[in-house]
Amino acid sequence: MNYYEIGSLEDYFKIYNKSVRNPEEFWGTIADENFNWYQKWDKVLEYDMIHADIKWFKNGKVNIVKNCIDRHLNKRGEKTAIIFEPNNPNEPAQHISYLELHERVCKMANVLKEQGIQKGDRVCIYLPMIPELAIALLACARVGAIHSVVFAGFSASALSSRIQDSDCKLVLTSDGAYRGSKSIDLKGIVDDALVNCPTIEKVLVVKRTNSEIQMKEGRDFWMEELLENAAKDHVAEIMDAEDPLFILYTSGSTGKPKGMVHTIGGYMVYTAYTFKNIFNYKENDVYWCTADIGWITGHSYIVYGPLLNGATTVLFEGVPSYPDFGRFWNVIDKHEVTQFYTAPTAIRALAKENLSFVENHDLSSIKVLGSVGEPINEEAWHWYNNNVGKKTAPITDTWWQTETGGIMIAPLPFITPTKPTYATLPLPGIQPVLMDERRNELEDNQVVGSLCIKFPWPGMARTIWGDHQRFVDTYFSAFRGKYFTGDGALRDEVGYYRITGRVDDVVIVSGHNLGTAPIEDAINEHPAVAESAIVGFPHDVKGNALYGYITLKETGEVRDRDNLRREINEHISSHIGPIAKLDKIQFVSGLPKTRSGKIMRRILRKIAEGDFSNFGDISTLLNPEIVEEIKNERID
Ligand code: 6R9
Repeated sequence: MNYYEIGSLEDYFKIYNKSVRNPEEFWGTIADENFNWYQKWDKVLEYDMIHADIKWFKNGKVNIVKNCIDRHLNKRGEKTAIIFEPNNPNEPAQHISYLELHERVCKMANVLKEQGIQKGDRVCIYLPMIPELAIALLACARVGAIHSVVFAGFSASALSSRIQDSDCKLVLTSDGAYRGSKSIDLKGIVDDALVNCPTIEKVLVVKRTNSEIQMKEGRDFWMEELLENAAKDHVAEIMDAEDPLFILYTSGSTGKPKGMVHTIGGYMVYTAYTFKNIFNYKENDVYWCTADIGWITGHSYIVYGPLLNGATTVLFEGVPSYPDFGRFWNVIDKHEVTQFYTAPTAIRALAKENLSFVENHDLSSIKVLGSVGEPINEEAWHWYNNNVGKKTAPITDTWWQTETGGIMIAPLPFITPTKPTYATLPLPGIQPVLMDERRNELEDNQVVGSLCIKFPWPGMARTIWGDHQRFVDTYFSAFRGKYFTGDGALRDEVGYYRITGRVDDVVIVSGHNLGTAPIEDAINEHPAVAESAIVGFPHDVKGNALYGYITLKETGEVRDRDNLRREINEHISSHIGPIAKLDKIQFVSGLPKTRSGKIMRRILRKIAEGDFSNFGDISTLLNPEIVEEIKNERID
């Protein structure tokens, strides 16, 4: 049986069972048959889930970039690897072939070497969504340096603390960045950040906006000039399967960000395998993921997963609203995109706008739609299905995390019957379990609990940079010997999983455990509502009660607020039950969101509780100004 290409639901169940009965045989076969190794492993898996000591493909020797690029050159040299779609729609798109990508990566790898970068060194990448960003990741991996990408929307202090945490030696950045109608002074932010970063020796600057910037003598160099003199050939470094590939910071709910460490062999096998199956990828497809490479979604499903499969991947510099709200649909039409992967927050934002933005474009190339980042509410799911997928393209709702490296639970298009708001079934090799408060595994269906994974998978993070104990404490201690995701989930009668939100988003109202996602889902179905966020606050009688923050659609119609509140509660009553009715409803002009589009419920919870003391770091929010408004209009 070909494990690499799941062909039917029957296949899926067979392969899944195999992967659980004999994980080593399963992953060993996939790794062996689909990748180039300099040397095979001694053992497929060695693990200790108590101390979080996990090794996949021990002593295997490999270079992930050889697998992403070089091995495709014979068959796919002229094929487009990356389509670059610039922020400005009037700037021509670029088609970068596998051959050209090879040359550009080799050149940048040689530049890194000349600038003193060696195997194991950390390189910070702070670049906008331009081809050099993808090339920079690959150049690092080619020379065996560990990349640490920091999303280019983060502030100088966020950048500085991430550089310090992993003692980076070099920064790759650009003069500036375009974002919709704005341009951002990236180099200035880097200069500010570096005031406190003694380990940085060099800054290599890519030209993008041609803006005036300061270049510090001896430290800062123009990438273009260095590339001109760089050789086109580069012999890739031979790496161990368990050598780190990258560090990517993910915010903890408290404390400093965690530098999640992913290693080469397992991450390679897992991202390639999941990409192939979850997006039903076929040779001539044009795949587009709208995430930023600054997030795990971009690492795994713009760069590594697609390139490992020899795919064509779109890299989009812009934003969904520029020059107008039709931009996504315009890009799909223009490049005849076959797989489109985006986030619920983007879908909800675009669903608020006039339908003509979608209808003016030909979306008939679309075969598969994907969603990631948050629970997708039912209304957004239907809007996506009806208007973008035209009811024929299956939606794959992909649940996963920075820590998991790749997608864990998701329907396989054309194979797994979808169910709105359900991520459905685990990928082969993934063994999810639901745990109750007494730390017992819930074995039946139709249960709700804390989502854990009880067996290692190749894509899992191996540690937190510089703090293995924090890794053990955060992920392997709450449920000893199991990986705890921090998310709650329910399993329905057929074994489908629905993510109900972070476990800390569960509110206990009069003794009932209420996940916030299903309540928000019900509210969002009200025709006047655009988005909502529910949190709990202490209540004398019920223990906790529910506070709702709601944004309304811009219909131009003025509605009586109290009436609307009543209607929303009636809606919740009939969809979930009177127990889930909201005690307080505040209409807001926006919800505080992280840069990757997740609603920051932590802040909303504090406001609901009337505690304005310590919001933590809000500078990394997309819209920090909204916090003040929400605070001022809080309902007492
Ligand atoms: C890939 C990514 C991880 C958290 C995760 C969960 C939420 C992601 C989801 C989803 C419901 C989905 N999440 N995908 N919740 N359905 N399809 O987003 O990684 O930024 O680390 O966030 O996002 O709460 O635990 P990351």
